[in-house]
Amino acid sequence: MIAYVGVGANLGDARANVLDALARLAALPGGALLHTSGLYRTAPIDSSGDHYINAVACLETSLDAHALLGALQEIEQAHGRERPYRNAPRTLDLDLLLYGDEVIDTPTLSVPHPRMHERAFVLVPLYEIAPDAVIPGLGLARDFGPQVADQSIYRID
Ligand code: A4P
Ligand code: MG
Repeated sequence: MIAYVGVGANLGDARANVLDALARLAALPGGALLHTSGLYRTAPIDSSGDHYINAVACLETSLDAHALLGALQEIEQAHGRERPYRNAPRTLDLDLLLYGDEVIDTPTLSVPHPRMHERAFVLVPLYEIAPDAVIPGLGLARDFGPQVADQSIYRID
């Protein structure tokens, strides 16, 4: 299965945390890291604190979606992720954006990620590695670009 994972951080050394997360994604059992976007500096959306560093990764994985979510949460925990409140600043946040063309709606997992089409910090890195990506139920990801054009995002490397 091909999966896309959004990576974000805005506490501590956010750039280092994102790079370490990409390395850990590459090391997940039963799969491979196929593509990673560049790193982007983005303004917080519905969140507080410093700017974020964001990226998107494309994985090939044999894990089912819930097992992959568990693996992502283990990587967050390795970075000492605390959850004092929703959308709090975070050392590392990993979101499962797309899992093939599946639509999943369980108490612990919603795929596609329900807010991905509203966020430049997801869409811009996603277009970079997957210009034709489709959000199941919504259509081409790139068609949502104009709606997020006012959100500040700069590629840093
Ligand atoms: N969950 C359900 N579906 C998913 C999914 N597809 N991927 C559940 C990951 N998790 C999923 O997540 C809460 C619960 O969501 C998890 O236990 C899981 O079972 P969380 O990471 O603990 O909480 P959160 O990060 O506060 O919520 P969430 O939903 O990830 O927040 P958002 O909406 O993704 O927003 N601004 C910038 N510039 N860059 C960012 O990266 N990130 C957020 C987080 C807000 N603003 C931002 C950024
Ligand atoms: Mg999250």
